Amino acid sequence: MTNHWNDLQHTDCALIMGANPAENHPISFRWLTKAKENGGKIISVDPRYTRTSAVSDIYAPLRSGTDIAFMGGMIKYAIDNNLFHKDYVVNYTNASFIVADGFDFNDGLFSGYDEATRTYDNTKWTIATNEDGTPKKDPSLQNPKSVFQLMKKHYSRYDVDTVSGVTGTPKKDLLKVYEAFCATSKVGKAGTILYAMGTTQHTVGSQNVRAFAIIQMLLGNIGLPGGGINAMRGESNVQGSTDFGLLWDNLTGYLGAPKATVPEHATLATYLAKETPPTGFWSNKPKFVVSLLKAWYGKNATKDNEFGYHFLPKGNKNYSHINLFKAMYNNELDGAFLWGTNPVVGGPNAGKEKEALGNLKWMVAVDLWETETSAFWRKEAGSDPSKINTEVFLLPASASFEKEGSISNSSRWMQYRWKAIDSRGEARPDLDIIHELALKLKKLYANSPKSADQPFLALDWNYGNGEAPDLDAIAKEINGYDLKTGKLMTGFGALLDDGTTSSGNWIYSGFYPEEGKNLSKRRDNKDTGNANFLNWSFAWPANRRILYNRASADPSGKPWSKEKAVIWWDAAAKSWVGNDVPDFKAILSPSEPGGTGAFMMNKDGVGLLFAPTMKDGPFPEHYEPFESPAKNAFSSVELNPAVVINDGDFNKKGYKVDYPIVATTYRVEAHWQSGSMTRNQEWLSEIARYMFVEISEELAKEKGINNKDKIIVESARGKIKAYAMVTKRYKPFTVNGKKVHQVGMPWNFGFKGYATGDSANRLTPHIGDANTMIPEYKAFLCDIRRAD
Ligand SMILES: Nc1nc2c(c(=O)[nH]1)N[C@H]1C(S)=C(S)[C@@H](COP(=O)(O)OP(=O)(O)OC[C@H]3O[C@@H](n4cnc5c(=O)[nH]c(N)nc54)[C@H](O)[C@@H]3O)O[C@H]1N2
Ligand SMILES: Nc1nc2c(c(=O)[nH]1)N[C@H]1C(S)=C(S)[C@@H](COP(=O)(O)OP(=O)(O)OC[C@H]3O[C@@H](n4cnc5c(=O)[nH]c(N)nc54)[C@H](O)[C@@H]3O)O[C@H]1N2
Ligand SMILES: [Mo]
Repeated sequence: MTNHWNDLQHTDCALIMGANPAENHPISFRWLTKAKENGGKIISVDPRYTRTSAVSDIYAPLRSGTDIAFMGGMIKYAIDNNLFHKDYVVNYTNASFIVADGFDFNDGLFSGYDEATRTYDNTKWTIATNEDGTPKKDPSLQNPKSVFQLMKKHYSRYDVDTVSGVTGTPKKDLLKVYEAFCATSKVGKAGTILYAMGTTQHTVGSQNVRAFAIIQMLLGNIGLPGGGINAMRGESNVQGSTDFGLLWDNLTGYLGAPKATVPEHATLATYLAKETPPTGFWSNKPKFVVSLLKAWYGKNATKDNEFGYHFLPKGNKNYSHINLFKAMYNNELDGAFLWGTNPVVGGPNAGKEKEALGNLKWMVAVDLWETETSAFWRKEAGSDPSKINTEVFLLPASASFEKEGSISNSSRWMQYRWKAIDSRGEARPDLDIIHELALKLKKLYANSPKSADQPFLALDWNYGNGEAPDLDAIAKEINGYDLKTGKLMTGFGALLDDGTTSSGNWIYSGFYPEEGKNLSKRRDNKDTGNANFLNWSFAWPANRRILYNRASADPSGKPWSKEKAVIWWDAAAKSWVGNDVPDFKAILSPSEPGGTGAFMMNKDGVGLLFAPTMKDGPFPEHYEPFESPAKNAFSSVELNPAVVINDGDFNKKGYKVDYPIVATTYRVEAHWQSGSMTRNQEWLSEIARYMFVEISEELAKEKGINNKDKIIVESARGKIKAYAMVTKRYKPFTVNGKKVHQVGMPWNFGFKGYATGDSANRLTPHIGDANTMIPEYKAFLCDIRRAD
């Protein structure tokens, strides 16, 4: 989130698109209800009429997988009707920048495309520069090669008729949404966009979010209370886990992992030279990388050995979830730890993922319970145990309330939690398990001469020798030290790249500024202004609550409006003041060079309407999902040209002749995820007892299906049985003049527990987004029929 949960109360309009927070993030509605009481509007854009839609002022249905068309239409509407915040756009975004020769867009393809590798050469998408390296600009925004004019041209194709034909959204609903949301371009108003998995789980997932970014920058909504782009994170600590390097291509703190395939990554010096931009906040990257290496390898990280850079694995493969399972399926892995995950229910194309597990020699599952995954080899899972040689170990883990530690929520707040009760039986906290494993392996490999074992031996595992690691030592290592004085770091601003400082995660540096003062334990609920609660927990980075808050003030440092003031320049005091930590080099006055750089993480201090950093183009463009019932109305390119395609047995593709119905998957409020934690609870199982599929009354009639009938849902990858729930929540779409049906189903079911049922993921495809590889769980093709 750029903003935070409590801040939602300040919004004048919340566009909820690709999310159903009334069921999946219910606390959000505590604040959205307040916003409504203050006159704010709520919009819900979803293929299905959800409980969120039911409490919204405007509901617009759209066919799954068409959000870019929907948002592209909004970008055009804002520009055509002059509903954008021009001063904000000129000063705080790259709208005025001139794009260099080489950029082009033609029939669905940007310049620089290589069909053989399905990749783009993004050096074709650059900004023209003056001799001193600064970007060429036209603040009048009239130059046809300016970002603004190129963007205007790109989205001129997204007229309401074409958009309505693609999305299936009635024109009047499109216009209602555009009008209500673009009204927040007015100074003094702020709109927020709330999104989750309906947005990201697509082959164009990242570009869906980019489309949100473009509209929010045009409307001048970023950096303001009640504004921003707010990703509602899923599992309670998923924010924390991505912050800490869970993503396959990131080191801790969003530092890109070195790759064997990039020649410059061969040494630390050349890696840093290649990956560090000359200007903008990321020019500090070497300080963060070297401090991270010092935290991990301690005394074993020296100037002479490039601070242990060579201990880092340099992969040459894409190790995302889909590709790991592909490797397993192709017999390329011996063993796996499945730590708190249940892919036999939650993984894409789960039937194949279950088969893949059978190719492992061993598997360790660390979980609260036996799940469909650790029991994948059983007959009840549909397997033949006599043919499976995988040795499965199940290590019982303690639940969240049986252990101590912090979690980071969507607001980026790191909140400490204390243990409530002791674990039962042999269950132990995950950290204890990791700690014991590390100590034992260190002993086992102690005298190993193998170079492959050296990184592990070099790790500075200084958390004590007891059964449990010293949590406080870990917390302090994350915060970091001044290694010359032994004192804790007070923030990332003081980190250095010469090996004299350490920090296990630069974005959290400063949460533990002195001995005994862990700020994530703070629970002072006094409002410090604007509901920012600066003394409650710690928000990364630097305890800042609203990111990009420099943009809440005009270039001279005066708030655009009194109602939406966050920080401002106090000329008499010669400093920035307000009710949040400035997201800015707070030593700069507005008139100094760089004094208006509201997006300081970026090279030129501006927000990117044109983003050459993406793998699939600098502007979001609509493509159809991997499986689609329609031809792309915008170009002759059907699928996002930059996605990696898996085919053959691992990912069979279905076509509309056999599978004419669009399907999507989602959650029900009574179950949590793959259901391991809820389908064995009597009460929750009673609320949502059986696997079901929601179908419209019109489709039910066409297929002769009645409510509660048993039906079969089939895709190119598998088939499942479920109960039909005939509902008004779905209506057929009119797509390019033809009727298209959509159905939807929960993915929370499996064969264990009380509430059992077939897993929706037997149907979903093994294909991911071009930038992140998140699977396309939200749009695929199927057919349905009565089971008898
Ligand atoms: N009760 C409960 N709460 C949960 C969870 C749970 O399992 N149970 N899981 C947690 C986790 S990990 C996560 S990630 C979040 C997920 O939170 P959400 O993203 O809200 O969850 P979903 O229900 O998967 O999907 C949201 C909506 O996206 C819609 N949708 C489908 N396709 C499209 C599309 O193409 N465009 C648009 N605009 N909408 C589409 C679906 O109809 C659905 O209503 O929830 C968290 N909260
Ligand atoms: N079709 C479809 N599939 C989806 C999605 C979708 O929208 N549609 N959503 C996707 C999303 S957003 C997500 S996040 C994934 C989730 O996929 P998974 O993470 O595989 O699913 P969970 O059910 O959350 O699995 C968590 C497991 O951790 C265990 N557990 C709970 N607490 C602890 C603990 O403290 N320690 C340990 N070791 N284990 C613990 C639980 O018992 C459970 O078995 O599913 C994805 N799958
Ligand atoms: Mo999630």
